[in-house]
Amino acid sequence: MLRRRFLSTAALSAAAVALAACGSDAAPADGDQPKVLIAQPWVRTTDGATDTSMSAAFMDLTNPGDQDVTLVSASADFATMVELHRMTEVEGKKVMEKAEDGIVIEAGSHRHLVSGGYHIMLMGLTRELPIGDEVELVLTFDNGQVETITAMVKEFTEEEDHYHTPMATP
Ligand SMILES: [Cu+2]
Repeated sequence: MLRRRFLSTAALSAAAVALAACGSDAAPADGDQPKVLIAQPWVRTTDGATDTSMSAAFMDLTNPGDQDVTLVSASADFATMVELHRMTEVEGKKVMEKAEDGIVIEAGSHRHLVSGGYHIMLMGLTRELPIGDEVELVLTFDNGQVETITAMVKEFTEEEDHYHTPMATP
């Protein structure tokens, strides 16, 4: 017990250094590799949106392990289609496209899903998402980790056009 504890403490110290920039807490190791940590998940409200059939989810993903992990898919019971997206530039304008290879969280690093970057696209919404509501999302990673998380529905003001119409040029 003592020996195992000593080893985990050393592993966590290394992870803590890598994670210091984000201020996240490292989770205890579970098996060979620690799980991906999911922080501050939120979903854009449909309140006031011109297209209430779409939304997007944002969060911080931290990988305390020493192997890269990829977010391969996501699902939600209030959206008929959920895709992983990234932003790219087409003719000088930022548009979003499907992240075909998923979203990689590099070993000992973190990935922010943010406006203007990688995000989880929620399409074919089956209900409205009022501000202050809480919704569940299921995230599947290539390390076998499947996480059901609760995300707060919040107001979204930046770059709204990108999240209304895929590949649209505002
Ligand atoms: Cu998108």
